[in-house]
Amino acid sequence: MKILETRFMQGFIKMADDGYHQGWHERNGGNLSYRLKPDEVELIRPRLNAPGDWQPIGTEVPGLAGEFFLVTGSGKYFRNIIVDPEVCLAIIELDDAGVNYRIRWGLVEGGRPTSELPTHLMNHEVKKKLTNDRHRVIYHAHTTNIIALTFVLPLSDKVFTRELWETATECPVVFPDGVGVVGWMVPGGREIALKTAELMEKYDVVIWAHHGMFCSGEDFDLTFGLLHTVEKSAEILVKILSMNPRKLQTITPDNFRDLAKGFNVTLPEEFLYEKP
Ligand code: 2HA
Ligand code: ZN
Repeated sequence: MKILETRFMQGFIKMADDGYHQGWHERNGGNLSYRLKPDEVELIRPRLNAPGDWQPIGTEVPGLAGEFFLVTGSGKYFRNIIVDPEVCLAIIELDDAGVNYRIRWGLVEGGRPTSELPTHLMNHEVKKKLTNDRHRVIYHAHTTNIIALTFVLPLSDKVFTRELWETATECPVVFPDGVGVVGWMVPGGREIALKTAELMEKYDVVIWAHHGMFCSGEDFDLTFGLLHTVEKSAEILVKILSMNPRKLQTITPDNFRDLAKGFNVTLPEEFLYEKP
């Protein structure tokens, strides 16, 4: 079967485009991954490319050895996925140890899987085990209202869960386990992946302070719906608070310096002064 015509590919592309139209994917923001079912791998196997070289994942996920994932590409824009999925997406295969991946389809103009691959795969590993193989989708989006709230609410699972639950009756029904919160960290590596995966043992929703949100779910509808519901409740809360101007926490000058190191950019010290 043509890879672009499979149900999982079409569901993935629709979800990405829906997220773009919600305003959660400015520039190359956000990323999405789907763990293929064994019959889906067999369906497309004749059309996979000859394997490229093994590349390090940047962490170990032995629980996902040999599995295939459809993932967004690093630096690719969600708004272009529907226009040219073969440029923006990749199908990757993991090795028997779960430490390397290789590209089997997509990224036809070159590139690499999402910069958040360690977090995606570590979340998949946790959820595969805890849900008896049911969860297959991990979604990261730059959700405006959740990000705004991370400046004015204490960064605690208890406070975020309770305040979001209170905004709409459906909330405790849709995310009864609550939400986890990670304080500001440099994105894109193993450290933030470890922290996020640890919280995914308890929650299906993890908020990254001053950055966005990760959700895990069984399929595209449930995962998109979960993230959409949490972001909608955050929008209501922002309107209710309208808006407490005193920040309780923010991205600090030292955080910016760490980020500059991690991402190889120069941030002039003149902007990194201590505020009163
Ligand atoms: O640029 O969202 O977290 C993709 C991201 C990194
Ligand atoms: Zn992000």
